[in-house]
Amino acid sequence: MTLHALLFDVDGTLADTERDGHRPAFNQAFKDAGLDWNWDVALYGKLLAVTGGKERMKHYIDHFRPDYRKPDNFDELVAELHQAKTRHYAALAARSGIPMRPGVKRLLTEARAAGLRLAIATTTTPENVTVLLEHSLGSGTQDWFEVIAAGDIVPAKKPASDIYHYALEKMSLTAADCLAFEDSENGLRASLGAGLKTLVTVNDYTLDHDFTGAAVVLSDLGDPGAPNRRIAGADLGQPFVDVSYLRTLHRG
Ligand code: XBP
Ligand code: MG
Repeated sequence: MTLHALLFDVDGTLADTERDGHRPAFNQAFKDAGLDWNWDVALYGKLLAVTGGKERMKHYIDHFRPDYRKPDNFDELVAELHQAKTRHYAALAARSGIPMRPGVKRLLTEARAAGLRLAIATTTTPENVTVLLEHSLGSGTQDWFEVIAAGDIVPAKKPASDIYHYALEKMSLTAADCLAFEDSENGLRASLGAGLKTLVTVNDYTLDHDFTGAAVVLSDLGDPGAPNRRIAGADLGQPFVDVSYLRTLHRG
């Protein structure tokens, strides 16, 4: 079986966007609207159990704010808050340039040079992906990705596999042609559900997640001279991920 394509999650995988990107953007939107909702770092970790910003806000109200009386137009309010949150996130990502995680730019560059096809499969809003790529990966880098499958393009977000099925269909590829990259249990459930062999790089919010079924779980992709740590799964005896590592992992 030949490896043809790499499918990447965004939040937590390409960059650590949640704690200092999405979270403050939500809080700013809540503040602007005069709401007393505020998500600290620990609470946000719990809320990450639900993917999708609109879904996360509803989950917060249902599970953490029994005191809050929903207005009749609650869905509209959530949609408006989410639009404001997206504007704040875009401004923040453009201003402060949330850094790509170790090894990400190197691996993407090598993969392109090796003729591997690239795609994105994420639950986040499309604008968030383009602004992150433009400011953190580099100008024009959205063109590196043949498909950017994101947000409400599918009705059910991760852990549902719909976004991966969508990306595979758009690329006319089967799961066996690809590897997926994820950072969270919800993401892994989504990729495994689509039949994709998956490499996991953890972050502070996902360290304790259940990654059963992942081909390998690593601290990060690593770089030559900046070795990563293998947490579980295949031991390929190489302290950073490159294209030959990926081809071996895919075959294994
Ligand atoms: C990402 C998410 C998203 C972002 C916020 O999960 O859960 O909800 O936190 O994005 P994954 P929006 O990395 O598994 O795709 O506010 O744009 O929905
Ligand atoms: Mg993720």
